[in-house]
Amino acid sequence: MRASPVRLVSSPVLAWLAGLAVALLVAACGPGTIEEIDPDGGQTDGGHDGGDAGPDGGGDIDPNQDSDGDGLPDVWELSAGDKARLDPNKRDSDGDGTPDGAEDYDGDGLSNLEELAAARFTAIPAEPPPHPLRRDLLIELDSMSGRAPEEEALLMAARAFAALSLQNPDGSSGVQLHVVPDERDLPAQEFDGSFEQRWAYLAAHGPEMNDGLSPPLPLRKMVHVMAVARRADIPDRGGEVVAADSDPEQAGVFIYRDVIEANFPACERTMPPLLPAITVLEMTGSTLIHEVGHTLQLGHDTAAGGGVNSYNIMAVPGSCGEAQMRTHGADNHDPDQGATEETGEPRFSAPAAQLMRWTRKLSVETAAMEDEDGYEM
Ligand SMILES: [Ca+2]
Ligand SMILES: [Ca+2]
Ligand SMILES: [Ca+2]
Ligand SMILES: [Ca+2]
Ligand SMILES: [Zn+2]
Repeated sequence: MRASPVRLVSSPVLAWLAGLAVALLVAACGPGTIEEIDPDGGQTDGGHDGGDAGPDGGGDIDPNQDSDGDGLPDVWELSAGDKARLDPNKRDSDGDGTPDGAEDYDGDGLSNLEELAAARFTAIPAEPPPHPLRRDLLIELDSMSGRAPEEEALLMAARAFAALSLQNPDGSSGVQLHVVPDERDLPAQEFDGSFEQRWAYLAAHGPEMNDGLSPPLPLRKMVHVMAVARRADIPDRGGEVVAADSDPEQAGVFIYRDVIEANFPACERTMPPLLPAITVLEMTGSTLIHEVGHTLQLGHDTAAGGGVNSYNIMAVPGSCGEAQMRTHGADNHDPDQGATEETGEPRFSAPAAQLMRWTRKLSVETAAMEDEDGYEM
């Protein structure tokens, strides 16, 4: 089905901290329609690759052996530990008519062939590779010179996704984030505020890694994040999601590092109760988590974002007190709400986890934000 995608327009900057403003706002959605996406991306080929049959009669295990010819090596199918779903001797292990390679058993939007291929990326954190029975989220990260997030900020984001209260088919919970750094030293430049400029920038640096192997890397399923300087027209915006008129390659996330560095550390409280400042690293990690939440179709402090709840990372802090709640979990001990004093880090609320749309990721595959329930993004 082809529908007209939504064009996002900027929402007003949220000012807080008595003029020390950092907006985490995204653009506002107009009334829109939604394009249905084939959850398997049309990838249904069981293309056998290589053709190197293993040695007959046992002996050494050939890591490329694919006994049923479904494109998934025997050892990879066996390592999932669930023969009802991945049997190395059946092309359609569960007998539902969809071949194993095209199945997305964990519902993360990656077919099994794409999960296999994604293991070829060098990601942070590096291990474990994507798993066919656990949700995975792939991000391509490009950075302007000096604006790359610290590895610890990426690990903070990974912990937030790992802590999601979502059950996986293998009994585990959470989502593994795989951040794949690509370009690291793009020349620093400021954006002028025009959508055309940012759309073109996203498209010019979109995923294009191609190692020529089979199955193809799932570049079209990745969320594109760019760590950049700032917008000259809105010099206090810390990050935003940009969606395109129609071209998914022009959609993605911008993290405005110069803005974050100019405004943080902040929010330290020296009177009891003492509260530590929110650091640049924490704000970078928080902004990344929040914006990637938008790419999974979450909204803000409404039902569309997982509840009106200042501990949820999708909240927009209106004060330092609320920023402490969102970033450090000040005064909260219930992990279903989001950040807690125990973890002291950004988290999604339990309702937010349930609202994430794994087959509607704003990425090079999907251009538009949803506006299904009439909420404002
Ligand atoms: Ca196989
Ligand atoms: Ca099947
Ligand atoms: Ca999957
Ligand atoms: Ca997976
Ligand atoms: Zn936002």
